[in-house]
Amino acid sequence: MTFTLPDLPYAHDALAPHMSQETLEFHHDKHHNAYVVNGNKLLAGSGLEGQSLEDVVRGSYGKPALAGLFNNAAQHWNHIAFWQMMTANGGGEPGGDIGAQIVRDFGSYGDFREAFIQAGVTQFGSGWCWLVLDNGKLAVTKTPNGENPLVHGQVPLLGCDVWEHSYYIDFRNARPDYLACFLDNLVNWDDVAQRLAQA
Ligand code: MN3
Repeated sequence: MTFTLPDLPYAHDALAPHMSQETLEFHHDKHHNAYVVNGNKLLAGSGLEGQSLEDVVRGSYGKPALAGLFNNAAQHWNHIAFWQMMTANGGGEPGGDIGAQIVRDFGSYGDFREAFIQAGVTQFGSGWCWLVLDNGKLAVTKTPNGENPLVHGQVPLLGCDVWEHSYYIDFRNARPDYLACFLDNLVNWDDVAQRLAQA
């Protein structure tokens, strides 16, 4: 197995004005592609060739000799998921099972929204904030750099990239505004619900 860059599940301009065509051209075509190219170089000879992407991520985590492979493979997984977790005309409070579980575990959608934004804002430097399923309960977490919930035994349901390359073109330094815009306009709750149903 080698890593390949998937096409975006929508046109580069489909998420505008909330996420611009220029952001997606840089973020998908250049940043995500670099993780694929570098990941393939580091996969060769690692002993993890032939494994699924998830198994490469879990198998390289915490191993100093495989740190470069982990960074690139995890970011490859994260970005594949991130593109799928967004849609035009998305965001807002979801219904269905996911909406009910958010109310059950956070008290209200507003409480979840505040916790998710807070996690993203307080991730110092590069990283991600997440909605995860952890032992049957929803939780908000944050991870540095390319690390993700897979290596903590959690099911990632929704993730937001808080590396500056994800928002600097559209929001400059205003990470809180980017996170609010993501939740209010871009979240593909159908994708989140599918991940929850398969968990
Ligand atoms: Mn990114």
